[in-house]
Amino acid sequence: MVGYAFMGAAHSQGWRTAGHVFDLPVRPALAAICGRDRAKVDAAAARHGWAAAETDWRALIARDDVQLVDICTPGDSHAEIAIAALEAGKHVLCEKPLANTVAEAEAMVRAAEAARARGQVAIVGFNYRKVPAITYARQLIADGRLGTLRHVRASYLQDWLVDPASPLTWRLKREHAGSGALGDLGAHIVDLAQYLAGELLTGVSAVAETFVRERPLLAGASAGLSGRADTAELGEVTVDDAALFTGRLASGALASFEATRMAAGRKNALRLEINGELGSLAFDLERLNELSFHDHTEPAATSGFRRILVTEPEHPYLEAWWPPGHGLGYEHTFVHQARDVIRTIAEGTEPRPSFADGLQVQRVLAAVEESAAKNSVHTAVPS
Ligand code: SOE
Repeated sequence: MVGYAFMGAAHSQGWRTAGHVFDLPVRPALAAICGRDRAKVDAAAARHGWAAAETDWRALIARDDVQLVDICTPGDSHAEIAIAALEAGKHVLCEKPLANTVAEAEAMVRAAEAARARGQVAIVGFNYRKVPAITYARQLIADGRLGTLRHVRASYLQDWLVDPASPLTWRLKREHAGSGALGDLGAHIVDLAQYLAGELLTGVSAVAETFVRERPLLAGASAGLSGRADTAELGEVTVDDAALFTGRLASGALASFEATRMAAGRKNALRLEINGELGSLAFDLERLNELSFHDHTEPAATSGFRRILVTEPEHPYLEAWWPPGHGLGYEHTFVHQARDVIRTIAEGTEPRPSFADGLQVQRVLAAVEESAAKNSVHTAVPS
């Protein structure tokens, strides 16, 4: 694994746990973790259960005991590390968004295709696909329970940037993060909307805003989302704080999206509602064991949204977990992701979500930025 901050910790839990919960054809071994700071990477290795620690990702990739490289770094290093790892014969899991630009993502897809011909897999970490309620919602939609889709309504709201004194971390600099709420949160809801609907966006109209244009600089290393600034000096925020956009799916269904880190009181509120001719589904990540389902074919007098507790053994991933009603949390998405990556490698199935899926989301993000720059002019998403 490259990187040991928030995502590194979350992915480590996934790798550590997957082979102990699920019957896997092979059990992952946590061979080595990499970060630039020797003391910190040693501490991360000890805390998260990695057998060794490296300070140079090239040395990590060169190791014979490494077969899969998991990239949990900021977006500006994804392309270089992923391409080098694939060329070195390793499988790759890469955090979202796949890259900071469409050109980088295209290069990653080329490397992934060449590697695929050699039997390697390259997967992008859209972990929310692995929430059992989301996977189950996709099954219901694919089974036709909503009929023809009319609307997809998706929002992802957080509030850790409401305070103008929150420091200028790497997530607020375009050269490191690519974009702001758009790439960080919008990437998830674009992926989920398309994954659930089973079809792609054809174009978008967008607005975006940076409400707080300068923030205190961090002298020391970033301390995660809620770190405190340690200087009075200000630096420029070069990404969006919020992005709103509408779009059309290939079938003609309409979609709306809102991504912001400035929604006071909303901590990790990823919400989806999908309306079809025959019914509707609604999901809220802050209540992730639940799915709301309205079956419009039932008599109007007794129909209405009902809460499905997605904790039954016949629900996705749940056969290996706790008895019904004993719910799962955020971290389990990374366990499920690890399970699926291992199975894909061992069973030779198609990698999903693939680097090509990550590139397509990148193209949507680029179209959103282009449209927002032209004050909402409709912008096609190239296929
Ligand atoms: C921060 O906004 C963040 O950690 C995102 O980067 C993740 O992708 C999301 O899952 C939770 O919030």
